[in-house]
Amino acid sequence: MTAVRIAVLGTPGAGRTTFIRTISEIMVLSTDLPDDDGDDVPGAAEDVGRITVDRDLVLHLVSSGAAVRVGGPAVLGHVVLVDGSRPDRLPAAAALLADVRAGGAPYVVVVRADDDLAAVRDGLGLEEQHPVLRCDARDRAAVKRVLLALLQAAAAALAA
Ligand SMILES: Nc1nc2c(ncn2[C@@H]2O[C@H](COP(=O)(O)OP(=O)(O)OP(=O)(O)O)[C@@H](O)[C@H]2O)c(=O)[nH]1
Ligand SMILES: [Mg+2]
Repeated sequence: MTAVRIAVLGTPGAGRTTFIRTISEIMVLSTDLPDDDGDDVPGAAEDVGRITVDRDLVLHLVSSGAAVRVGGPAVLGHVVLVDGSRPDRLPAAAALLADVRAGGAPYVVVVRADDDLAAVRDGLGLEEQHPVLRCDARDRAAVKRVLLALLQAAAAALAA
């Protein structure tokens, strides 16, 4: 049996806990970790959820506000949640995204259902062709689409 981790990242309030709770088959264990003040436990996640794909594959969804906390070789990829309704947080989201891209693992960028895509792209400094998915973290089908997109990105990275 293989267990792989998917990191669900985002600035505070972006929707990480909701995203994981919407799709997890187990009750999500959530802890309150301090944000970016340097005294948190490396490797610790704020929320942990699980999806059993089949007998051989289990996905663990772990959330954090920082890419480094859930880095490492066992991470299949990153979901980067961006809250476009909070433009003041876009610089922090951009920094998080830069960390993720520097890490080289597959990732998807996700904005909320009602976000202004152009404003978010601009705030993140994303090139116009860069894929951005829309997802309301309360919507199970939308969360599933995001995870499938990440799995596709991971499969494409393996094939490359
Ligand atoms: N309007 C709207 N609300 C959304 C959407 N996606 C998520 N939300 C809401 O945004 C809020 C996100 O809160 P959390 O899931 O606690 O976010 P978090 O990233 O875990 O935040 P902290 O752990 O508190 O830093 C919830 O109230 C969600 O219902 C969306 O697409 N549109
Ligand atoms: Mg949370």
